[in-house]
Amino acid sequence: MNNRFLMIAPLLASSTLFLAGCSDDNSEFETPNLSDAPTNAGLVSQKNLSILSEDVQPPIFDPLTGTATDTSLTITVKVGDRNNQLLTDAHTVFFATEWGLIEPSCITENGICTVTWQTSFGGPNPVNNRTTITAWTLGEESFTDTNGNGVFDDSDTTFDDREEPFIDINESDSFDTGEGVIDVVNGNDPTGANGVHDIGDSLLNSPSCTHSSLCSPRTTSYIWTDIALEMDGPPTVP
Ligand SMILES: [Ca+2]
Ligand SMILES: [Ca+2]
Ligand SMILES: [Ca+2]
Ligand SMILES: [Ca+2]
Repeated sequence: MNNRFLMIAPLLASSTLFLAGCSDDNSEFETPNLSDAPTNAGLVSQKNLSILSEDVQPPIFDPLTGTATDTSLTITVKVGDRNNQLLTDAHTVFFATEWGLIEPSCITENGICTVTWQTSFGGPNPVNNRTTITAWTLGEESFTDTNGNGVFDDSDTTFDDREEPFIDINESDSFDTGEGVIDVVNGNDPTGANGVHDIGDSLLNSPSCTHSSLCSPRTTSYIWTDIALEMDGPPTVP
């Protein structure tokens, strides 16, 4: 699919240039019309949901003095489709944090949106001065298109079966008892409200699936990513 798209795109660009060159009316060379900006609407692919923090080692807790500094950070998410193209339509991305406070959601514009995370010292300090932030949105699971035909078919074998999102407090990349459950609709939790963490449904959740046995009837899935903040600042240089 990627290859096919790349071949089509230059043809379209060439046609546009040819038509513009033949026109007697030069009005199209005047002020660019912003409504002509490229748009791309679609599903967020797991492989192109990313989260960034303006600082992953904020100096909030000082281990030497035992003091803490009130801090706010901008957390940014980016969304793209499975063809590695930015999604310009609106997608709501949700957030949860192990420690501190975070705005619950943002809506992407031109593939990006941001929320503010900030410290909150009312409760106990976080374990190891670290906090995990999880972001999730409705999208599709990723797959490896071995034969390049744009769909997951019987020739393909590998896809990223996503479990329900969770707050990975110990950063083990797996759900452990006591970690934060994030209930969403999925193949094993049709209401998204069963109160427990659900594993993946072992099927590919994507509209681009033609496999004879591995396509989920649910063509979308909540996809997610996370980031850990190290809140005692960068390591001190010896
Ligand atoms: Ca394929
Ligand atoms: Ca799945
Ligand atoms: Ca874990
Ligand atoms: Ca659940």
